[in-house]
Amino acid sequence: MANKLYVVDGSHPCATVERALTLKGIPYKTVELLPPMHAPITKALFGVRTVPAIKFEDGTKLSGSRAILAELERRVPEPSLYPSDPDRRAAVDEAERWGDEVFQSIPRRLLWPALKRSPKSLPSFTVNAKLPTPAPLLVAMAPGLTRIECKMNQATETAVRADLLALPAHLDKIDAWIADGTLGDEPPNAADLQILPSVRLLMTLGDVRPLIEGRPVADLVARVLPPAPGAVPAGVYPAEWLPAPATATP
Ligand SMILES: N[C@@H](CCC(=O)N[C@@H](CS)C(=O)NCC(=O)O)C(=O)O
Repeated sequence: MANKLYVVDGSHPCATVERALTLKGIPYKTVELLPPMHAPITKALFGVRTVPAIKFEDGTKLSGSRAILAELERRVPEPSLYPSDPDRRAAVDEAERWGDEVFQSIPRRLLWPALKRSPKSLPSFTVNAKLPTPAPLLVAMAPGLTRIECKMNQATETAVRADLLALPAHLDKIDAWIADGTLGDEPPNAADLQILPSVRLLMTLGDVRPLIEGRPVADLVARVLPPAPGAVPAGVYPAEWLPAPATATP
């Protein structure tokens, strides 16, 4: 029996765990579930609604990207996902925690309302799915699917507007971590693997991409992760909801 990783195609915390499994050279198979039906299935199998979730060959079951990365580190210590220096380790732990508890929800809250406003964009996110759904069917399902996902992720208009306004400060924080060496390790550390898939998913949103392009984090995403499918054109959010892109300092 192989290690089985339960995922939703395109999910950023699932990408975190997949990249960590590959880095560690741990063989695994993916079990792809369709959102939002994955939530009751993972709840029944793991006691928690969310993906990623993993069932190891020895029968151990675990949910949550951070918990899974810590377990992978325990099972296969090298290459390590965490620095050995105690100060650097504390910084990486804090960035990983923030990436999971604060930042990770933002792409979910911004993506589903964007797809609600641009249902034709939904098929572009599924080109790598193992469970292919015909594009016309996906577009027809989009209103119902995006309504449920917006509700599940509390992606209200108020939340979207607050997330958009807060985004430049979050990106400044990430760029500062790159500047002080907390992020950008080679091979990537646990905080890189937690935060960068969220940034990559944000970059699929045409309204948000200009806020990220040209920043150090955009280069780091390109270095660490393969490109992700999916594109929502600019203009789905009213212009007055969007903060101004950062201007380059001379
Ligand atoms: N922060 C957790 C949660 C992950 C999470 O929320 N995953 C989403 C998909 S990207 C999910 O399964 N949502 C279903 C739900 O909230 O019921 C982690 O990193 O594992």
